[in-house]
Amino acid sequence: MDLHVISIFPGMFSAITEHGVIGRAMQQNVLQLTLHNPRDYADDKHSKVDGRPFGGGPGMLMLPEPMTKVINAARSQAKTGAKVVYLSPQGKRFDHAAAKSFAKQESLILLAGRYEGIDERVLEHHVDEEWSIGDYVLSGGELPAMVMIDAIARLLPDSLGNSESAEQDSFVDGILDCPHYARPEEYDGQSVPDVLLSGDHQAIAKWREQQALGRTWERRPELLEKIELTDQQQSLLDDYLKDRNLDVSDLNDS
Ligand code: 9WO
Repeated sequence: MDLHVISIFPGMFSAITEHGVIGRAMQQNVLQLTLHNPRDYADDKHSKVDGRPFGGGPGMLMLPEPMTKVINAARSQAKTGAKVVYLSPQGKRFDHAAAKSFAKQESLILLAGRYEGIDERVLEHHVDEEWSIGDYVLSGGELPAMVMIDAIARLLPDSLGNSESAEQDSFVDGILDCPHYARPEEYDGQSVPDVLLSGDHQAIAKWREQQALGRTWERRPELLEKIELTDQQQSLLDDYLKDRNLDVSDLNDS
């Protein structure tokens, strides 16, 4: 995947390029990341990229001219058809389904804003989509861009660890993860569930799927409304709830 990021703080991205899944994906050429700094496109002698908003108010905006130039430069270097994606709290909510969809793209341009945002005319004419990672205001779009890149990179074919963790998402898709245990067998007086020590791989897979479904029902019931459970999954969930004396009347938002 050919990723381009526009940011006045390109150094921030070493946090993801030098570690873990993304660092490896880049070494393996599964992922190519190019950084573009709007400051390099400000022809002003002070490389000014910000200006005061019309109508007054606190803070500064990113100026249209360097932003348009840097977006055009990124578009010209990216593969044909690459979308320009702006990260902002006004965007559509980014989730696992969105990550999967982005992972299918050949090329992508992420635009990380700073200050109080970007001149609206740039967004109207040069940005294709606006995405949000959650309902909070940060000091810039860099961390959201890195969050999206991380979520996308681990889904790329041949990304290390992908075959094991991301691929087996067949039943995990849209529901929460099951609990996990490692050595020692007893820790702080608490033991590991017997089934995990049984060596019965079918029973283990069933238990994990049941735990995942049960925890989703208890913690994020709205996720279950978005997916269609198989008859077997529904019966696993029914048994989980029966074992805990839970039912629909116990669903609340506390
Ligand atoms: C700053 C501000 C100050 C006073 C009143 C309102 C205000 N809004 C903003 C603001 O939205 N600043 C943004 C900072 C401008 C674009 C980049 N910034 C950003 C992106 N903050 N949070 C995000 C973001 C992106 C994606 N998902 C979640 C948050």
